[in-house]
Amino acid sequence: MIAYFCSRNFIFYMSKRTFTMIKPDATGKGYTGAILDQIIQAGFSIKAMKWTKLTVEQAGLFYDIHRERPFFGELVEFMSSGPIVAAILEKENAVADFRKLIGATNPANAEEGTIRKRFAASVGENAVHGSDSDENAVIEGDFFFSKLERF
Ligand code: FUP
Repeated sequence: MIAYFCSRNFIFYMSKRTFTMIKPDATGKGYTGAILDQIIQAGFSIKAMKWTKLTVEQAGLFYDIHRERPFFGELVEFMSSGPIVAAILEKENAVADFRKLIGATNPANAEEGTIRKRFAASVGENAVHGSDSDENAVIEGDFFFSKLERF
């Protein structure tokens, strides 16, 4: 996030960053390289990245907003079932452009050529995560990365 405009009492911020995870279905099927390639070809640059594996508890904290939803148990079990790639990405209009690049949550409804259309199997195992707002992009990036790990 960069300081955009400064006046006597206010600082306005304009975010050019979003956060993504390549999920365990996609890492397990060997799609990591192809997905990263599509992200980079679409004009995003990588500001932080790590290959890691979440515990059930960590996955639950990340998806805390969905705790009361019926799919929560399956979601945290799946997200802790194998390695993930977490990354902070930069581009103008990053959050909206990345959501467009990955496509609809359910790959059956995703547009041709989107990452979920190409690589996802189902609404539960949908290959990638993308932040849904500038605010959540910051929260989610902070969940995985310290200041020393982003450039
Ligand atoms: P998205 O923002 O596209 O990742 O989708 P949501 O925030 O609505 O959902 C977060 C994750 O919950 C999805 F990636 C997959 C999972 N989910 C299900 O498993 N079943 C559902 O019906 C909806 C979401």
